[in-house]
Amino acid sequence: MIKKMLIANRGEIAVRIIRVCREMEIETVAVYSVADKEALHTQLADEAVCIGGASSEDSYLNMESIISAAVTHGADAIHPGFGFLSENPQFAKLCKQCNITYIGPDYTVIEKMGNKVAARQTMINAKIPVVPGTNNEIKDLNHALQEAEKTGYPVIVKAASGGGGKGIRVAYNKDELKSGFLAACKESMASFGDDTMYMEKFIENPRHIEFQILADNYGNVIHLGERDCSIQRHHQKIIEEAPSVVLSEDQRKEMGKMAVRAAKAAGYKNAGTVEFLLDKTGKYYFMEMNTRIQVEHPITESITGIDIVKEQILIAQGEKLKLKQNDIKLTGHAIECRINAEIPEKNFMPSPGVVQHLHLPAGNGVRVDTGLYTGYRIPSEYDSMIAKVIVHAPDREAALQKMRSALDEMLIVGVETNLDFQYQIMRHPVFCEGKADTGFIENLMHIK
Ligand code: MV4
Repeated sequence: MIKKMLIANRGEIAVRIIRVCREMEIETVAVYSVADKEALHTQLADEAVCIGGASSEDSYLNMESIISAAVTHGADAIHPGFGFLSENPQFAKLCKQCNITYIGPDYTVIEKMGNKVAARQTMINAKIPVVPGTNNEIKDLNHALQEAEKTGYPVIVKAASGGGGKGIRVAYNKDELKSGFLAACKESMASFGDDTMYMEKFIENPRHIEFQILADNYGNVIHLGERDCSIQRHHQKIIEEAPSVVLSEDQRKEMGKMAVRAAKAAGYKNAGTVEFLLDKTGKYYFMEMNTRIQVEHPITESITGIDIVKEQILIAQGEKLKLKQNDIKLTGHAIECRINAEIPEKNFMPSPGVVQHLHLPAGNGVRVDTGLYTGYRIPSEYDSMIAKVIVHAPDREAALQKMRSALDEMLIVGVETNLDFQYQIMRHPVFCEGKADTGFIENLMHIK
């Protein structure tokens, strides 16, 4: 049994993890940077340890500092949250070596799924549909040009060490591939210290559909349905909903089965996400697997009634999944809007500052996950996401109406946020009709 958890993260996710630990009577140790001395997670945990300077490199990415905090404070487990060290196999390995329970899969699985070429190969072997493309690394530009002829344009070049938007380029022809390939290599080297690339057919304006899975240490794997995360800006999701309006019950069953198969093929344990692209004709393709809890997990919690972080902890303690696939019932519709301290009109430029006044929405079916409070100074060193508003209602129309009302009620004075931008999307006819794909913000929100 886990007695004391160190939370190797900050912001709303650290707060969310601290809360569930308290419910489970697990003591908590927060870690904080110099910039987060006054942060909510620092205040809420039973103990708090300063782990270094304001920059992430000096603090939340500092493995030695975090591990020593765990050892000196007697934490027997570490929850990495998302971002920072959450998908770093060395960190998971270090925890294991220090006899600390890591809340997540084995480091070998993190490593394998972190290499997108290896992940792709694992899924091909397991007979899971992947986007047509190269099954091996691309050696150089000539190799890329050859492969693109075979695949057919448009293609998308991706960093094997990537995930998210770094080190990717779309090319509609040879010339674009020539410049794009080298740019992607450079960007990948700068971001990941590695410029191994692979290539896929570019699916135009797909929907991003991901399945939440839970896997225990005894080979039991279930899925908790899907999330539609098509509304993105700069490769960051800003709105997610569950279930997806575009999946039929049959498609959900089929893709869910594939997600479970993907997790089994990877040797997965704990909570994870299998990401798919869905094209205009209804074909789906495995894209990548995320080996962490995700920002948008609360919408799945809303429609399933399952506390995913609690399940993560139970699984890490060696407990068997009590739930079977047939026990999972999806009820109603949930939407999450991410509230960022940013200026949408200025290319989503971050806008940190002091929260002079705060009013959070609440009520039946409204959840707000945040580390904000009145007087809090949002540091400039970290991600601009400061709150998540999650609504749950019997159907999509009611959920939309509830979100409009919640956003309308929410008040953040002192810093600029995307609240109004989110409110506009909640009233945009294309989004309201459920027709928004991954090109929605760029094509339809008339930014700039
Ligand atoms: C794709 C794709 C279409 N086809 N892969 C990968 C990282 C993620 N953040 C976006 N990714 C995509 N991968 C294939 N084979 C479309 C996206 C994508 C995207 C790509 C370029 C510019 C903007 C985009 C927005 C959403 C999704």
